[in-house]
Amino acid sequence: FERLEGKTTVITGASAGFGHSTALLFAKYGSHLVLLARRRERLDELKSQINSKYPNVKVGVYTLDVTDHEAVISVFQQVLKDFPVIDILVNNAGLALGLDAVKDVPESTVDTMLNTNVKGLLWVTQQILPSMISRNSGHIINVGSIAGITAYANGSIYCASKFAVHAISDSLRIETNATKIRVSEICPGMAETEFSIVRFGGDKEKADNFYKGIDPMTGDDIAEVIAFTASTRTRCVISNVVAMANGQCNPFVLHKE
Ligand code: NDP
Ligand code: 8X3
Repeated sequence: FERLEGKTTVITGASAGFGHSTALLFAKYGSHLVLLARRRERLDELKSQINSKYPNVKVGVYTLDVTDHEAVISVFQQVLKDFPVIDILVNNAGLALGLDAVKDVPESTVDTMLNTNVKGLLWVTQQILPSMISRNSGHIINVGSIAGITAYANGSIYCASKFAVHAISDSLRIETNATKIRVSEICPGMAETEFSIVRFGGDKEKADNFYKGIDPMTGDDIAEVIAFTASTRTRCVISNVVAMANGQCNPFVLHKE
């Protein structure tokens, strides 16, 4: 991962899970960091951890709800003043809410999932892409999901949001094909983060149960996949990666011990 040294990486959803692990791994390899999420205290804690371990790494933390379009615009005006050159954008902020059949899925969860996973990713991308285009370089890494490859019962809107991440990633790769900008999509399977706690409305027991009998990936596994994707030579683009727990073949084919 040595090619990360001296780069500047923006990570959304850096307060937990994949984003948090990715920040720590990128810092270890010398990438400066712009870290965003809603929970500011988590970001401050992460920043001080990185500052004490890797004093040469510059870290900026910004409170941001990616669903708030105006806030995204104004926060990134500040980010681009503080860090004028962004090399890598990891669009990671996202969530699933509940497991509801199409006939029942409530409007509030539909809005939150689509506003975060689809529109939020788009608003953030729009703030950084113009400077990448004018520099003719940069790497956008979108966190999709195996749920964006295979839909499952009671996951329609979350799956739809991740199918959308796939479509946006492909469209953007084609739109920027005449530039040196790289676009990658990471599709993780089962990984134990705060994802299931959020999905099950804070019910930790239900979340723990979801991973019973399987050895799920963790944020650290996906951080390595993202770091590898970002570290290839610029002539090489890892367009799509699927990383699953050993014992998982798709969202519903799972071997549980
Ligand atoms: P976590 O719940 O552990 O982390 C999610 C992160 O997203 C948090 O940092 C959270 O920060 C942030 N976030 C959520 N909503 C918003 C928002 N409106 N604005 C800004 N930040 C937000 O889950 P994961 O790390 O597992 O999830 C990261 C990504 O990976 C998501 O896109 C998820 O869909 C995807 N994914 C997860 C899988 C898994 O099994 N864990 C598998 C496949 C994909 P905060 O609450 O502080 O704002
Ligand atoms: C999270 C993976 O299969 O729980 O994106 O939807 S899954």
